[in-house]
Amino acid sequence: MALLKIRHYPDPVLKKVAAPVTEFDESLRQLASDMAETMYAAPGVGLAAPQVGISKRLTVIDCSARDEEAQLLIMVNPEIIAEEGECFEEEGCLSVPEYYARVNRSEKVKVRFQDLDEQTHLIEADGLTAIACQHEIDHLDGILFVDHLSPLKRSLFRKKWKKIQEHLTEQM
Ligand code: K1U
Ligand code: ZN
Repeated sequence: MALLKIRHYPDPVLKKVAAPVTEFDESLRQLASDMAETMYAAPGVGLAAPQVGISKRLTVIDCSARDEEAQLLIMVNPEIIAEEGECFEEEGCLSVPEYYARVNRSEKVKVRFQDLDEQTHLIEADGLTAIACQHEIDHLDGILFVDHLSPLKRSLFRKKWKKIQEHLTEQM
């Protein structure tokens, strides 16, 4: 097990469309396990492979509450196949630390994905899990939550990001 380095905006790997996973081998299992460990340590409720510099369609999500049993979802080649309703909730991103904004998302989603044994599954998600599925699948398509902001809010984000980066550099 290993903690992986999380890439920050504007790392170019975060803008790439990730490649489908075709090899369901031990190295995929190791990557999924390391990503889960990295997500729990951050802490976060999701993590996509491009965030750790690997441009592959793999993501891990766990939206269970602290006092609940862990409910780790490892999704390979996930796709949203149906969506319903709308919501507007605050999001953060481990690749854009210290910045939060409300984003328009679908309220419920149906996601088709493969597991580490190449078996296909279908889940219906709502609440935080639905938001996390959309946030993580966006990462696989090279989209960050700040890309959903209006042009005005995006330009305010860029100004604020310069200050956040200075603050992060001071902390190092
Ligand atoms: O992909 C990422 O950057 C992780 C991100 C995903 C996310 C999903 C849904 C809403 C917002 C963000 C995070 O996990 S940010 C951290 C976070 O939301 C959180 C951390 C600890 C407890 C609860 C939430
Ligand atoms: Zn993110």
